[in-house]
Amino acid sequence: MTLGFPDGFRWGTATAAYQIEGSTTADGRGPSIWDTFTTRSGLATGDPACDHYRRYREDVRLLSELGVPYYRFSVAWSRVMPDGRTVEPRGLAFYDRLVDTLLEHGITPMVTLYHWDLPEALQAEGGWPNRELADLFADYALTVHKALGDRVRQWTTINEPFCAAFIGYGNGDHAPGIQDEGAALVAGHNLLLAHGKAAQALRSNGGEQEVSIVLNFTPVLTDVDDAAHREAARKFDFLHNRFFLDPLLGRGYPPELLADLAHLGTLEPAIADGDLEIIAQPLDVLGVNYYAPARAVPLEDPEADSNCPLPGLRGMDVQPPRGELTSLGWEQRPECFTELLVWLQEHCDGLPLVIAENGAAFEDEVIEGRVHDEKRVRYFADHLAAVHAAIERGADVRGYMAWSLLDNFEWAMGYTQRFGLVHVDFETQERVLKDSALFYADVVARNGL
Ligand code: GCO
Repeated sequence: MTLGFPDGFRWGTATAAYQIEGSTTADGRGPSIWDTFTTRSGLATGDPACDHYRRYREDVRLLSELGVPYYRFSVAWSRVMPDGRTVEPRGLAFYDRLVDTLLEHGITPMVTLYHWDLPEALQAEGGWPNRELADLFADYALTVHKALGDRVRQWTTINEPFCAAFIGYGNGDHAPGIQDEGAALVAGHNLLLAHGKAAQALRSNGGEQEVSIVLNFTPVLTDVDDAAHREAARKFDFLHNRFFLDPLLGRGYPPELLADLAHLGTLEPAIADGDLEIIAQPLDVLGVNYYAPARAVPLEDPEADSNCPLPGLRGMDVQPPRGELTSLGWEQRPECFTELLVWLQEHCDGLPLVIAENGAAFEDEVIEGRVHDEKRVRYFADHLAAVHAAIERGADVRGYMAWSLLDNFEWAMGYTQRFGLVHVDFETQERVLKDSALFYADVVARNGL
């Protein structure tokens, strides 16, 4: 073995409720914004997905056979509280069974409370631009913690508030499919507020818990190192990455970002006295999702609209990805992963990091019961080596969750993008371990590459 990871390094896989569960009307589950959005848009829905709501024992057995000791999954708010407020015991009971099954197999559960599937009933009350949802989310967090907190220690409040806010309410490519830049900024703020209130709620309920949030980071590359290109990169970086990271670290929104967004006029009025203190609840760990970088180029007119449909982004464009791409059209730049982690180590003053998602979609084919996914094996090998390089340079990375255990529902792309270590035939629901699953199991067994 050439690249050994620290003792106790947390090796795991990650999934999300709406992407794998199916059974979207079973046992009292209420509709989420993703049920509504996909149905209204004529897109593939999260039913049957991987039929995990019924097949979870089989999937936990798969994890156990792979010897992967951590499992990051999300709880569906609309299964636990169909109207966003009233508890549905059958919904909680599913997660109770899932946690017990994981523990029976010696697998540590890591719960994400929100992975984008807002109860539709709360969208009917305005959704995330309505700051009242922050309190409702805290109530939901406490409810789940009361049910599972005796057996679950690792809690993530929200997965990728960037996507939930800016894609869901800004460009509308994700649920609830709203195109309102100003509202998207307010939704981003309220999601941060919801995180802070949920963190307080989780810690109010006693017990030992490790509280985190998961942010998706997109490092920015430029071809030229001059002031105009550096400013173009800054605008993207501050909106995509620092909008969320800096308030969580207790630094508030960067002044340059507030200036970039002033023309929309919605963010600062949404910040009530005390909000920034609530948002800045201490984090035990920062969850980091990394897939690929972006490339920035300046525009002549600093107020010209960007070709990148993020709220308030002006005066810069993103350039097409380069090199061998994944099937989703993402670049493969493991070196950017290393630099990101080293930067986070410094910017977050040594806050421990866990890679909550990293992986790649490629087209797969089952041939005589096997899937020889060489490209995915290489992606994982390169990106695990990149994590190792960051650790060697002082980044305090505590774990790595491969995205994803199963091929699953890839949001607006439906079932067209396969990220799984395990191939899923969505017609028959047959699971087949890919070569990448065997590769990953070997890395876990050896705690290194
Ligand atoms: C995300 C989400 C996952 C995606 C994965 C591939 O990071 O976007 O957390 O649900 O499926 O990242 O896009």
